[in-house]
Amino acid sequence: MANNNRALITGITGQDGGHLTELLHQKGYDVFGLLRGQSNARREALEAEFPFINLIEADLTDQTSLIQAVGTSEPTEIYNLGAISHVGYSFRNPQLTTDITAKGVLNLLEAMRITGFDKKTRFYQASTSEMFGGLDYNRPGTGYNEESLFHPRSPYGVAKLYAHWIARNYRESYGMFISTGILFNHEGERRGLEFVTRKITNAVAKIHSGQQDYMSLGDLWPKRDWGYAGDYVRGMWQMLQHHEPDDFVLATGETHSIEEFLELAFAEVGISDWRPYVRQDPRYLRPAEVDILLGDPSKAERVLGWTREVDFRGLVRRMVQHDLELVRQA
Ligand code: NDP
Ligand code: GDR
Repeated sequence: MANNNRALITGITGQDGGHLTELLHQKGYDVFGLLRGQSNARREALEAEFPFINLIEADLTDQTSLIQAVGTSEPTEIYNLGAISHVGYSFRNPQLTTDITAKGVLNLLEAMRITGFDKKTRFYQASTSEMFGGLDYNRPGTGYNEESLFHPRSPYGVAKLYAHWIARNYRESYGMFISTGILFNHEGERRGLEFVTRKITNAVAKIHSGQQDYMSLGDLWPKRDWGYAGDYVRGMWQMLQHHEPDDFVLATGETHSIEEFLELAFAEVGISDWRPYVRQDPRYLRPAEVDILLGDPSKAERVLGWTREVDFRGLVRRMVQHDLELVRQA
């Protein structure tokens, strides 16, 4: 199905970048992706999986490279997924996080204005539930929605809040088509090993095969609203097809603790008493924690017709089975 749609994706080497590339290619888009660094270790894997991809060397902190990237790709849609996205890492590297996750968005929006693509191109900003902070006082029982108060609890969350507001400001000030997706945690086979869900499913597969004896984690009580990344990138695309730009929460409306995730993941390999396999390591504790996240996706469901295909149990099963298969193939 050929059409004239051209998408520029920042963060194409990340989890969502992979899912989105697949989706947009199926829909007939020409897909362009930003690749940073003089020798990005993920280039080969990306080109092997997506032979059709057009990679452009650029960095969200380098304005000139962004101007060139927009000019070269002539995108009809830009998906800004690039960021320092690990909350723990952002505490250790707060300035780098601010430069990339916050100011990078401004650099890209300005690149659109300088090249004249502010008038022609729809823009998606990857906002996050981390902006809410998960504290009692601003937490509605039915879950955070587009109107909820923000109280970010990490340098990452603060940087994302700047990005969210500068995106909204450019929409209001210059009439640009900019939509923000306030996405709750979404996971899957492509999730980086540094995030807790994939760290767990990878470890469960290795413990099952005898390659590993235990895993080290931080706090187990925090709760997250965990969905499947494939469902969420479809929501991003739907936001940019809507007749007007807006802000949308994507979530499942359910919240589960890390302990519950562990329980289901170990159950997949027949282990019911998982505690002997999990140790606590203070290296994985954060200076401030986000206690509980629960989202209310009713606006996206109502306005965009967004739906989800994978539930919590299905997500855990899918990730463990995928990692068991990887271990088998190794
Ligand atoms: P990942 O951490 O998997 O990917 C992050 C991407 O950003 C990588 O491709 C990385 O490239 C790129 N990047 C980092 N620094 C730069 C830079 N200086 N210039 C250009 N690109 C850069 O994130 P996800 O795919 O999970 O998430 C996508 C986006 O959505 C992120 O912005 C994240 O903060 C946000 N988000 C994610 C949620 C989730 O649950 N996954 C929920 C809500 C929001 P490289 O390979 O070179 O490091
Ligand atoms: P999060 O995801 O911080 O919600 O951000 P992460 O998987 O890193 O942490 C979830 C919860 O698990 C706790 N935890 C651990 N986390 C990691 N990474 N490693 C551990 O060993 C560990 N042990 C316990 C954390 O403290 C936390 O409570 C993700 C990212 O994708 C963000 O970019 C995105 O914006 C949000 O989700 C929504």
